[in-house]
Amino acid sequence: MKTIYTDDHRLQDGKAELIDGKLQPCFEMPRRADIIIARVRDVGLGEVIPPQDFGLDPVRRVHKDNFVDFLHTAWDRWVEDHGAYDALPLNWATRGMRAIEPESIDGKLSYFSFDAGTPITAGTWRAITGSANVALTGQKLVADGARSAFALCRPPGHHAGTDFYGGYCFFNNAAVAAQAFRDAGAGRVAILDVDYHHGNGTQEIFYDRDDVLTISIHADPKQEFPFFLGFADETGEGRGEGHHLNLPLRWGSGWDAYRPALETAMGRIRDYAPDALVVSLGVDTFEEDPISKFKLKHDDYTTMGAIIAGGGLPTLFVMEGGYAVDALGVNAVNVLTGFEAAVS
Ligand code: OKP
Ligand code: ZN
Repeated sequence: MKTIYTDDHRLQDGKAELIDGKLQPCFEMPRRADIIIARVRDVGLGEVIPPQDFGLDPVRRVHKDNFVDFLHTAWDRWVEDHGAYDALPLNWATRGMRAIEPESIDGKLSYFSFDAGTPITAGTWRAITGSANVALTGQKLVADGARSAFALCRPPGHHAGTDFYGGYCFFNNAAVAAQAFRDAGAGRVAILDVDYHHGNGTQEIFYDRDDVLTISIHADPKQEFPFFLGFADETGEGRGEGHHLNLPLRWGSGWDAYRPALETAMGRIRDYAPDALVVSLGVDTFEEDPISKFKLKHDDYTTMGAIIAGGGLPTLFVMEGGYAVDALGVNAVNVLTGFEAAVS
């Protein structure tokens, strides 16, 4: 399968995130994608191609205009007020407060974000538009007949919703790609999110729709970030009722718990019979991941790829999380080679 990749991801290189009560170096770092692309080349997965530029229209199909415009101008406005140092929000609206978009940049950061782990930097805009274009280029390959493609997106996207960013995510690359499948004529699309964290942005974007089935397998939000969405009783609303599935698993889960959840997910996808599948591919389920508490092993990713291939669908893999950086290439690419071995 082909991989879509650009060095522009390196332009997102935040200094620090707030984690465990401290400002620490960002886990979501350029070396992540560098390691994955090196592994893609080492195993000879297939051709590596640069993204095409699709402009902002496909991004605006899933994100609100005021949010896109905020991200476009945030860095310059922040620098005017505070100088050229990473922009992080400091407080949020809780119950009893009002969600009115403030005028000042500090207020806007608070309004559009949900955590203090996602710095906006000088290069953020170019990195996130590049990342969306990587997903869209992969989408086009699959829409044009490829059995699969690997969009090596960075920054990741699945926590970003119609008008919010956080969890290292700005534009929801997988959602942008799924919408592009619809706009290219696919009647139904499924998104399977195997990242350790709940794909709250993806869920929010498609929650009231029946043309995109969304499924997330993730750490139980009673225990894990993002905490406030991802429970098993969230099944969609309105026309979307029955078109969302959360499969939360407890801390400590290994392949024995993961595999049945994945098979449940694939069963639902088979019943839905979509025209295309988008996989939000996070490998922070790995036993050595520094911020996660699942116990998957290298070989489990190969099996995961084979099970996903069993869906028999045109499949776009979109890179999401994974922070055990040295193991990231092996784990991510194991999913893809496991997929390919099961297909051919
Ligand atoms: C992004 B993706 C962990 C703190 C969590 C944010 C994690 C974002 C993960 N103790 N901080 O889903 O991999
Ligand atoms: Zn994650």
